[in-house]
Amino acid sequence: MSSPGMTLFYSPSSPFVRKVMVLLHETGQLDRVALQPVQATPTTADAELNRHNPAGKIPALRLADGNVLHDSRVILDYLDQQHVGEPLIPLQGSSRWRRLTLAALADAILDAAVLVRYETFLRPPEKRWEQWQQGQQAKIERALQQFENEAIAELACHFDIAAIGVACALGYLDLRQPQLGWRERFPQLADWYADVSQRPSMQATVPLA
Ligand code: 99T
Repeated sequence: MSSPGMTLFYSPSSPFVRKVMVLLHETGQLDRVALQPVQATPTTADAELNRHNPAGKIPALRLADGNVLHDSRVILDYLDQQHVGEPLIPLQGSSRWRRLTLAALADAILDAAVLVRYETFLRPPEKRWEQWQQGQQAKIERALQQFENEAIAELACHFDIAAIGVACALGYLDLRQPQLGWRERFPQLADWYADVSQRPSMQATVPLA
């Protein structure tokens, strides 16, 4: 077996990293990537990560030639073009735009949930802004509602870029907002998630706090 040629700046709690890891599992590319653990928050800088990604965010992927890719959307697109199986991002046509739009909505859940995490975990209590936090939670709620009402059949038909994004978003909500109770309000999403959570790629990447 060849040694890994790429390095992924990584944290086991990051849902954005998890999307990359799930795709690596699903496409049989795990042994091509070495993992470099990083602690990155807006208040704790990692100098090496910042050199590679000025935004100071993970995931970032250093390629064998030294070039660095970020963010998760670019990395997923790149890795999906490095295997010979069926693409997880449709190459063209209306399905490409639809699946990428669903994936972007899953990322919007993550963006809001990570902001809430920083607001409630990093920001000093006296500086927290309740209304702002509620606005982020409302984004999450609306996105989950749309997946429940309009996209369940699409998610169920293929474990691709859209389904990976939604599955990682739900996993992150369970990690950081276990009190949210989304399963009662979105039962179809709950059934779908129970099913896809059994996939080896999901089992192998369960987030750690
Ligand atoms: O914001 C920072 O300074 C550090 N944050 C991150 O690196 C987070 C880790 S999730 N990553 C992103 O926000 C990446 C978003 C980007 N659009 C992408 O890659 O798609 C950590 C969450 C947690 O530990 O709870």
